[in-house]
Amino acid sequence: MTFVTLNNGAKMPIVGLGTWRSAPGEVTEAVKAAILAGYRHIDGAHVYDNENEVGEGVNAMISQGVVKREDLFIVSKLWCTYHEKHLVRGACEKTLSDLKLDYVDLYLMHFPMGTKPGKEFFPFDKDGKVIPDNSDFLETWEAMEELVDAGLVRAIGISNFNRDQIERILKKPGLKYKPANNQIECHAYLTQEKLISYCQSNGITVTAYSPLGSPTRPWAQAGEPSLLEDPKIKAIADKHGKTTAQVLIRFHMQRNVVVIPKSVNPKRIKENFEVFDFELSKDEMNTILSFNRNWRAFMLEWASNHKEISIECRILKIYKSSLLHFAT
Ligand code: NAP
Ligand code: SBI
Repeated sequence: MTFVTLNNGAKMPIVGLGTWRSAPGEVTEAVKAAILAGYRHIDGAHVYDNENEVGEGVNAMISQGVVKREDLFIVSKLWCTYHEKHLVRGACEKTLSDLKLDYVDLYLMHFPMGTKPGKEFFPFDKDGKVIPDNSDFLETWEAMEELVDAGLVRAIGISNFNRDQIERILKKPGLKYKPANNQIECHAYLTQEKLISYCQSNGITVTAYSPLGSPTRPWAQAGEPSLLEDPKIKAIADKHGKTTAQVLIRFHMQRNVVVIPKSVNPKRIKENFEVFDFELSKDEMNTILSFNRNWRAFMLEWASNHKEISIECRILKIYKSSLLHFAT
């Protein structure tokens, strides 16, 4: 097993199990299968609405003596509707109670934006625009720092933060804990070289989400690129006697980037962990890097009116329209 060392000294296993859209009726068994296959890192979030069932799987493995709590690395995320300072601790306590754990190893701010508190995870106004809250993520960060001091979380980090947003945190007067990790979309079509280099040179580890291109994302459209079916990646995989998914996962490991493929299928869960017994050559790594096309599975259009997201969306729109222009 390989680890990435966080700025609190903790060791984060480089491969973890993703759990977004893992159905509550399937995720307990998936977590158990993963731990039995050797995974020690599980990536979850309150908004995935399955932390109770993730916790069932984790606790079954601990109580059966398969693994000790201290050998697991459990990640969760603060959802956008809990960004106001007074809501942060309760949100974390709810996650801990669902997981039936007394701490998580890493707690991430899921997005740099806060949205209207309440029961709806995605609060929209009548025009379909997300309703912001009154928070700024620097205040949310302060409340997350308090979770470390209270022993509820061992490390804190961020997700979906761009360079400017990270800089704002790093320059915050009175900053107590630097982010330990930034979890971002990253794969062979979105290689994120600049952002990864910026994070790693500032002591912030990176986790790659959607490493397989999130093929079953609900908004997928015909004609969009498919990493798992890319013949050039398949050719590299064939050379190593590995699958395309295994090459897509290994690609991150060799950049010291943590990777969290999701699966609820026991065979694929095992396959995605059989990535420690081969090495991509420098040329192969460079070839995969050359596949970058700044393509995102997650366009964040649902939040495109929020002040922390709008610039990104505008850039993506310009990029997309320039591609259309180019194609005609
Ligand atoms: P992904 O891991 O790129 O792809 C998951 C999909 O690929 C599932 O449909 C899965 O189906 C299938 N799959 C898994 N292994 C496979 C294999 N070996 N061969 C063929 N198909 C395979 O997508 P993701 O779920 O979007 O991303 C991974 C994790 O990152 C999430 O689950 C979540 O934990 C995290 N994430 C975080 C954010 C964020 O905002 N921070 C956003 C997105 C994702 P089966 O389950 O049927 O195997
Ligand atoms: C959800 F629970 C529901 C929708 C949704 O869309 C954006 C991507 C995301 C997210 O915010 N984090 C994920 O892993 N998936 C998500 C989650």
